[in-house]
Amino acid sequence: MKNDKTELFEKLKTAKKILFFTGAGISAESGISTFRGAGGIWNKLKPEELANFNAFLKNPDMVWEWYQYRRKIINETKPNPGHISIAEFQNYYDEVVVSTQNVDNLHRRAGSKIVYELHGNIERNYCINCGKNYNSPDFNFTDKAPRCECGGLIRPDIVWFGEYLPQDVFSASEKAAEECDVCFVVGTSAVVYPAAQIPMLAKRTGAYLVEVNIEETELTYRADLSLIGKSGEVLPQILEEVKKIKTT
Ligand code: BJW
Ligand code: ZN
Repeated sequence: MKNDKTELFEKLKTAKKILFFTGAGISAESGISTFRGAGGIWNKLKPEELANFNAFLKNPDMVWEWYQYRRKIINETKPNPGHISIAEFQNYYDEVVVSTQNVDNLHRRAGSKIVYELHGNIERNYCINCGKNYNSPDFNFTDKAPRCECGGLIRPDIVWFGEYLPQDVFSASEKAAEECDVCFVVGTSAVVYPAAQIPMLAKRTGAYLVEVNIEETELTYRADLSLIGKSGEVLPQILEEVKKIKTT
């Protein structure tokens, strides 16, 4: 049975290393829209016009304005019970790693210590010419694409389509996948590669794979357990059980 939690709690009793692989759905309850599915931003806006380097070169101001808009939303949000529960897992296990596709910083703000950002971070920016970093909030950005002192355009440090993921972050996530005992896959459609390889690697190398999502995804049939529900509700319930397991 894909929704019987008995085996999960057995695994969580003896597990030492836990991996959380997360996507946009975990931040949905903080008020940040997902990309795909109901209410997803790409139902209205085209990713090919906003999320690749050629689009940026063609229309830097439009792409920059889009990220400025997202930054403002993210700055006004806060971590939700899903992020907070994940951070609390650190009190009960030897190692808790978060490998996230999100760029919103909410895992760190919730207190998670090991966070691998596979698709970058919206607070970081760099010059496409000389590579100099320009990080908000130290740098006062306007709504027009800013220029570096060398004259180059400044872009957000986000992995767009067709770009390579940061190799060190991806390798560290692979290592965590290979080593973990339980892997939670939370709030992701699991359709974007190579990130979506991470939970499959965890499963292949012996981890117990648990999916938390409001609907079934590409990954559901591979998961050992599929918990259908909001991550801000499901994860606190699992954490409560962990507290009991670990104190008895
Ligand atoms: C809840 C919930 C709640 C809601 N509780 N759950 C075929 C054609 C063309 C390209 C490719 C292809 N096959 C593979 C590729 C490559 C491409 C790719 O994977 N494309 C596929 C989409 C087809 N990948 C790449 O290009 C990557 N790079 C690469 O491959 O490099 C090698 C290379 C180099 C040179 C040339 C060619 C190749 C890079 C991918 C970078 C992705 N970046 C983005 C956008 C960033 C820009 C921005 O932020 O503006 O990152 S894409 C976007 O999707 C974003 C996300 O991180 C990523 C994943 O999305 P996620 O997190 O899964 O969100 P959603 O919205 O999809 O799902 C949300 C889920 O939450 C849903 O399931 C809901 O049900 C659930 N949910 N509320 C729990 N409360
Ligand atoms: Zn520069």
